[in-house]
Amino acid sequence: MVEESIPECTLTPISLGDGDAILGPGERWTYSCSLTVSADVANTANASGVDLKGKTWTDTATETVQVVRPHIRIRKSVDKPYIYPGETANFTMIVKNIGNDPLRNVVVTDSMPQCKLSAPVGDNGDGILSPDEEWTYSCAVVF
Ligand SMILES: [Ca+2]
Ligand SMILES: [Ca+2]
Repeated sequence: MVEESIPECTLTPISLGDGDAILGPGERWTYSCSLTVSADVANTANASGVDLKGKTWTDTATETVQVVRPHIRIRKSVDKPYIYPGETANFTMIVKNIGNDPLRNVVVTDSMPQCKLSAPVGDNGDGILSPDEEWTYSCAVVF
């Protein structure tokens, strides 16, 4: 017998070995189920069978599915919104992972070629913008 922990997940037999309804040594039966999920889910399958002496044998296996909601946010600010010619304005860019999935290969660019962005400050050293982590970039531009 094969059972599922999620009632909506109806098992469909894909292959039942040689079809004699006995799970012989080395034989493999395959089932599948499909489920639409909107939140993380842990799904456990149970299998049981009775041997020739009448003893029941069981095993379980669990697989999890994480629903990811990736999202990145950038905010930009300047220390001086009004300057005279020749003065320097310092720009700050803060990038934050406001999703629930780690983001890799984060790239920040600026529309002003004179804005040479600093290396980010705020990473914990893994090079990954983790959920809730924020990295701060800055550049100084003389106008
Ligand atoms: Ca069989
Ligand atoms: Ca990190």
